[in-house]
Amino acid sequence: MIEPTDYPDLGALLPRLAGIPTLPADAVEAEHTAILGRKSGILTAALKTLASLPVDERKRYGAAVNRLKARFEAAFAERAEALAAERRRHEAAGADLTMPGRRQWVGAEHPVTKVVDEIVGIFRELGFAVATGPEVETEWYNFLALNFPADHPAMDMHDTLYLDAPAAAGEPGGRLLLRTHTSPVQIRTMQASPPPVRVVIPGMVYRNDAMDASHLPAFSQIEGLAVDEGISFVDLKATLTHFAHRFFSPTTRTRFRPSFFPFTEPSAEMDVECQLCHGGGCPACKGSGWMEILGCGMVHPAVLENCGLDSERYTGWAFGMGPHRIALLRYGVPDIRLLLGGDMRFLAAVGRPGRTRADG
Ligand code: 2NL
Repeated sequence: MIEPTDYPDLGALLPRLAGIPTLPADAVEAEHTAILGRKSGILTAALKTLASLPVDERKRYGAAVNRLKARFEAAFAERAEALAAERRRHEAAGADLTMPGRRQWVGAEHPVTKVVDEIVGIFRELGFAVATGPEVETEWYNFLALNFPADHPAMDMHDTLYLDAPAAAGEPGGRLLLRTHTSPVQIRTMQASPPPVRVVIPGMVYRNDAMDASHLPAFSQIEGLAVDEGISFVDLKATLTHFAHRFFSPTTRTRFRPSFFPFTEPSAEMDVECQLCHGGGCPACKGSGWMEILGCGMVHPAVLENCGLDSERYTGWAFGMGPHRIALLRYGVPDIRLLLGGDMRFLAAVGRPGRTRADG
């Protein structure tokens, strides 16, 4: 028996023969032409050389070529039948094989996730640690330690979500609630570790608010706190201005306006120039040219004392901001509910590659 391997030119075709049963549908015809094509198929060409061979060799080689040709023909026929059967199976299952394929899409971080990561990153560069804490808190950690008077309206059921469950036995601090800000984590940080303290706290907070274009009942907050000997309002202003320049752009103008919080004194709001009109006045900034991005102030001495710190020795500053709100300002989103909707057209528009801190 003469095998194709007796002839190197024929032996070289055996791997291609072995590959036919797994050829993709769109490659079968080209392979068939390459091997068996009338004009330039490899085996067709081999047969054409027979006339120039001595008689004995012509018989032996001719027989080998023809046997190999028959095996290729059988393999192609089998592959064609297998593909046809597969097509019939798909068609029976209702698949339309003429439909164009679905384009692959690439995911992106959610705009709020990006904002939180960038803000935390900027403060980490400055040496701030990151801390997190419980979302279920007591009235003491959420309000009283922060110098809220016991009759403050924020403690009302209209504003704060209280739990029916009683606080664990031995846990001081009154009713249980969903924290309305991340400040309780700062209280816990000051209780647990002596100054110097430099910490940022990202997390979800909860308020009994109806959802509308600018309010969510559950939203993110980032607060920051620095406590040490000799800390002054200058540290607050310099650090938060640096933050605005890193987060928005080095030329973004900032301003501080007096404000009030029970837990800081003095207190302020920080504005940055409107990121849409850059100060000229537009609907997004209601014509003022400014956007409010955070609240801040010097930690109230009563708050330091509530955490067991000597307010004659230590001072500190703190801030709080809302990443959901900042994402609206930064990406020019008109309705905060878009950040929860999962609408891919919206997420693709704000999440597309290239929208980075570097190009604002
Ligand atoms: C805002 C205002 C603020 C703080 C949060 C804070 C925390 C402690 C002590 C003092 Cl433990 N202050 N946090 C201070 C000023 C403002 O948030 O508008 N947030 C969205």
